[in-house]
Amino acid sequence: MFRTLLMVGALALTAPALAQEQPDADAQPDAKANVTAVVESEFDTYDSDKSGDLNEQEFSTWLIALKTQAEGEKAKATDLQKWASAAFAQADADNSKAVSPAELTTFLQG
Ligand SMILES: [Ca+2]
Ligand SMILES: [Ca+2]
Repeated sequence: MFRTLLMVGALALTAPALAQEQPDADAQPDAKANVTAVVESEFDTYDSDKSGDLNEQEFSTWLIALKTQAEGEKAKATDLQKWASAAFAQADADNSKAVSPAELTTFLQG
């Protein structure tokens, strides 16, 4: 559930590029490439302490931004902090209490 939603959010971030250049039917590789591009371009912005990974607060800020972007007003009906906390636990594959760029990419790509 998270992943589908986040894919939509990640794609929304790159929507202007997609609008200019419509690829053919093979959307799946493009979508994965887009996630990688979004993680690469946005990671530093949300890694506010420049530690090279995202703590729960940094991760939550990013995810909530993506969800709000994808769902607009509807997202505000959700308990966003609780939702982001569950997503953080899911994304932090090695349980290090930090999400690396690789973990984030894997999580968003599903
Ligand atoms: Ca950090
Ligand atoms: Ca981790």
